[in-house]
Amino acid sequence: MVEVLPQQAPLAESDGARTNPAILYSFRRCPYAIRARLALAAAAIKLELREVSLAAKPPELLAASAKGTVPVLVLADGRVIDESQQIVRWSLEQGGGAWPGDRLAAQMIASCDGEFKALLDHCRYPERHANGDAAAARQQALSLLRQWNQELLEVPQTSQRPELQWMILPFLRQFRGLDTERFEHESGLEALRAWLDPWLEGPALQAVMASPWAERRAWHSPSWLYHLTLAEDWRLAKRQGFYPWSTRGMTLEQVGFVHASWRHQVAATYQRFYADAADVVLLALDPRAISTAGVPLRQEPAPDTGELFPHLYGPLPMGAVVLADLYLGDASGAP
Ligand SMILES: N[C@@H](CCC(=O)N[C@@H](CS)C(=O)NCC(=O)O)C(=O)O
Repeated sequence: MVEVLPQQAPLAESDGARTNPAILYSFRRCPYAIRARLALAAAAIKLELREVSLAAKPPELLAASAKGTVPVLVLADGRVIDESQQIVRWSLEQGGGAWPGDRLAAQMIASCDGEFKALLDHCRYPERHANGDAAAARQQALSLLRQWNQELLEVPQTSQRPELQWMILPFLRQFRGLDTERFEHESGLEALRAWLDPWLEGPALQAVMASPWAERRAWHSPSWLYHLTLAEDWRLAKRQGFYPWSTRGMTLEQVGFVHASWRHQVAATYQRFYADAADVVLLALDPRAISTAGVPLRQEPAPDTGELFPHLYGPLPMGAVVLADLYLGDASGAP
């Protein structure tokens, strides 16, 4: 019997086994990540995409960049680029493009990442601002956008530059999305809308909002533990705040421990025990949170094959569940 300490939680599938040259930690809707994906896609960089749930960041992301923001690009040689602007610059270097060096572009980018992003966040999360007047923030954002609009009218070729589109338009898209109807009717934004609208429908954005550049499900880290459960059992457990099961149809009380799997064991476990069930949910569990909850975790051999599986000697701590998704076999993101 092997006690699994959280700091020893094995990386069940070694990262060294990967075949892709680089890894991008990304979040589908994040404008910084969209910006990075646009640049990387334009330079035809091959990479492994790891969609991240911002509420459950995988330990591999935090090991690469402790600040815990996305996008993060981990290159094959181990170098980490964890600022979207740097990822764009790096992609441009790979693809032979040039960083927009002129004053107007530099000003627009600085204004986007600084003042505009702050106002955008104020509009999106007014409750986070003590004296949060979202309407005033919206007006300030609009007056900034009217300045950009004016600059586009004065130097129309600015809008043709892909690097500037990557840098600016994901943020404009997010602002528009707050109230599309109103945005479409605001005065003084005509040139900006003429810049944004075709891009929104265009192939570059469509490509990076779909697989393989973006996924709708989070990547499943091999350093988490996994537990399959029936959707109806999980629904009830959430309502009760308590999960009584060990495995399908057997309680913790009957078995003495909760069955779990490492990531590479999930598919076989599903095939053996759950393949005929209608809706099956895959829970990802953080081993550190299991330990913090005081539940011992042990690796023990399956009686028939001797294969080692992790077992929880106590009720599955609800707070250790970092992801809960319908299990879709080998569909994107699921192990
Ligand atoms: N300066 C960073 C900002 C990235 C950033 O803030 N991304 C957001 C998502 S849109 C994030 O990761 N936030 C962390 C969190 O919500 O926990 C960059 O340009 O890459």
